[in-house]
Amino acid sequence: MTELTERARNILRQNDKGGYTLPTHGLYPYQWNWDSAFAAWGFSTFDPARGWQELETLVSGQWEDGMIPHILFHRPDPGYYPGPDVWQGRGPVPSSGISQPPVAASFMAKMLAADPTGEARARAIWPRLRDWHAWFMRWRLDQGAVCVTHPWEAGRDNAPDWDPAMKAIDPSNVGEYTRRDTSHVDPAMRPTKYDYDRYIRLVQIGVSVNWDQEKLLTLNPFRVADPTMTFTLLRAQRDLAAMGRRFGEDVSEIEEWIRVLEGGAETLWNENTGGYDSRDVHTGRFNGVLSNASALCWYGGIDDARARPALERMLTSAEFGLASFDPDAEGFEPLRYWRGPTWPIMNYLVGSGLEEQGHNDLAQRIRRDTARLMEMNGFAEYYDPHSGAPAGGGSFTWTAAVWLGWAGQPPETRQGAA
Ligand code: 2M8
Repeated sequence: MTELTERARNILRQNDKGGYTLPTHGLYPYQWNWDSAFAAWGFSTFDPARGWQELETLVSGQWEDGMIPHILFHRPDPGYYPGPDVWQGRGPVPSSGISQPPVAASFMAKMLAADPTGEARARAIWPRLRDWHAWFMRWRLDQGAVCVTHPWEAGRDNAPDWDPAMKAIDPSNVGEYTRRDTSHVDPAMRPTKYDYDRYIRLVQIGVSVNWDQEKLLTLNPFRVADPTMTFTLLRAQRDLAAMGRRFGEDVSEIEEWIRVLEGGAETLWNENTGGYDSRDVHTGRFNGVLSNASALCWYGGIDDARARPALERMLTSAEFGLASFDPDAEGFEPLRYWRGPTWPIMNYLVGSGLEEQGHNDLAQRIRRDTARLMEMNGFAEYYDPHSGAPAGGGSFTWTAAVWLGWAGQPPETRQGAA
């Protein structure tokens, strides 16, 4: 085992709170939804039982309506804002009131393939994930594409995609609050106060109707159809259907969902940018943004030659992997969170999708760049795509998981390789 692999395993162990894993100590002291799915996969490479437990803890927070929240607040921690008292979630575990990219089913499929002895546990989790996917299909679709109702739902918190919809939010009643994130990380690497006022206002709007999705359809000023959600859900439905067939479940409804989402994905194609784009549902306008999410089509199972030139250009414009925002665009900021830095987790989603669809040249380029970042600068939350400098939180769970499951595993050394 390499020294880096040992370090990556230790990060997972150190961030393990007993049944769930923190993204990193200090900055994010709870269980986050898609971070947790990455953590499960990371653990599964050396401790499969602990991997299954992570997914079980995640689905234990499911609401009656099927939603699996974006944060589960298992134990109160004053180091994070907004906490459970602000969100007032209504599930079995104190939680936020929104969801996050549904990658759990896809990681579960990988875990099951590597550890068939986990089948009984996977069978028990499967219906929970199906109900969660049904919740997205019921409450989050616009012309078949999946929408976010809060920037935090897409996981790409301050991406330029949201700028026009954020402008439409009136934060004048938000009141006083104290951020905690900027006491852990340089404020220049975090969203601004302008952003936070609107994030918190959207939470207050959700709380005002007890997170009633029917009411929020008209009340929420923020509704953006997005490639992150659309492609991750499309992929997750395919994996859910494949597992369901194996378990003898009726998957006809899931097959129908896949057709709907494939149609929805096409509505996100923006001819002007030559990429998949997000679309403001309230105005009907594209946001004109090329991001790392624009290249998730391959991960979603859509091998789209139209999307390749923009991806190649973005890769050429950065030294290390895929930047979160087009490095040649106005407003690109190499160190500010989702407005420029390169993120190993997105590099993995895009890179593994390309690999599966036979685009090995691009896939291996992204994988090698991602590995280089970790070899040079350890397991940071994100990195400057030009210099490779580490940024945001350190000792980061999902970055370590990407090393264990992909970046540190060239194809020729992976399990089953000839
Ligand atoms: C970031 O988001 C949280 C809010 O959910 C935050 O900034 O407080 C995002 O990068 C998100 O994608 C991620 O899941 C979370 C924990 O790593 O941090």
